[in-house]
Amino acid sequence: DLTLLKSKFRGSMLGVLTGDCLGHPYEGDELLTSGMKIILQKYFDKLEGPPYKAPAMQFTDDSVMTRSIAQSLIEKRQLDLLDIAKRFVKSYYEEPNRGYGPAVMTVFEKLRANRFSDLFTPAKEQFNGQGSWGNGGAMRITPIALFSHQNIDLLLEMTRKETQLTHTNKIGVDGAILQAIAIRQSLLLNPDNELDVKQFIDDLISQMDTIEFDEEGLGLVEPKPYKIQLSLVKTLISEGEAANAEKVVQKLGTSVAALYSVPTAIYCFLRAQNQIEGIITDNPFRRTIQYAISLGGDTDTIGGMAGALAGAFYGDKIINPAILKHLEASEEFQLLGEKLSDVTLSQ
Ligand code: 8NA
Ligand code: MG
Ligand code: MG
Ligand code: MG
Repeated sequence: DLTLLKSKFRGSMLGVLTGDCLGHPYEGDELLTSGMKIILQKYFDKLEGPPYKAPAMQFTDDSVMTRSIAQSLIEKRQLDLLDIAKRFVKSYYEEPNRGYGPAVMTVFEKLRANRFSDLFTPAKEQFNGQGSWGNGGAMRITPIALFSHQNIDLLLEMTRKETQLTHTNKIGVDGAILQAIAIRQSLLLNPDNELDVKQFIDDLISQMDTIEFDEEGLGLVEPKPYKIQLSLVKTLISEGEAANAEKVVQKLGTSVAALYSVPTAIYCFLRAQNQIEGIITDNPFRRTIQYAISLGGDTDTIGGMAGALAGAFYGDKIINPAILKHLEASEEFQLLGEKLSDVTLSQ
């Protein structure tokens, strides 16, 4: 169903933007108190209510970098790392105050200094050669997941290469891969059928089992950190409403580390398939993002990643247009999703 698929492309792009814009004011906060959760509920109600005049909610680095990748794929019709790197750097220098991660700016400075003659060394040099394990790779991966959804090997290869422009630590790369696979799964499911949450997690676990392999081939029994986090997601889901926010945050985390934010975003999307106490809405897209923000921490990024999953599953028809009107660049993101679907489907 092409109409549905196109709607899912737009929905996923808008999901990133919505989570980013709405989550950004709460970024870095602790788990929201019950008072704060009521204010959040009223705030979402107001956004959905009769139109009112307010300055548009601003997006941050998450959306800027997502936009750069989408624009590049639309224009080049393939992964062009030089073009993406140039777009990252150009957008950063045009608007350096979009809330970038504190260390990633060094990568942009070095890329500019070497005039893009060496695309990968700057990222490799981060953190004394360890590379970044931040969630910056995962937060921007949506356009790549959409573009390559028909071919899982291509998806893995594109995700790995693109992420390594800024994040070379295996945890950072695998976090982007997990988010990309989860977006693909959401995209391929029919939203008219009830989502089989357990199956969704099991499919992710079996993929990560191969991805988190023993790279050196030493035959060591390696810990597979994402697999472990995903099994926690599964346990928490099976606990239903008994898994309160404190427990979710304690088990899954809400930090800028990919390992403690990508599984959290997946959990938010899956948990929001059902009603959640204190979140009063019949709209599961809104519920996903509102719940993600209520957990505190890296709210814009977890909200954006969870939003990308919800948008890829339901399509953009689920998103209340009144909310979109309050977001900076929502028309642009809708159009990027549209154009990206055209390019992808004409391949
Ligand atoms: P990054 O590469 O700068 O990583 C983010 C942070 O993670 C770093 O600044 C370090 O503190 C830490 N980190 C990552 N790798 C290592 C390592 N190997 N050793 C020690 N510390 C490490 O940038 P990014 O693009 O991954 O970051 C994305 C996040 O930054 C998103 O949340 C985005 O919205 C933005 N941001 C987040 C906050 C926040 O407080 N949550 C604030 C501003 C900006
Ligand atoms: Mg941000
Ligand atoms: Mg439907
Ligand atoms: Mg963030």
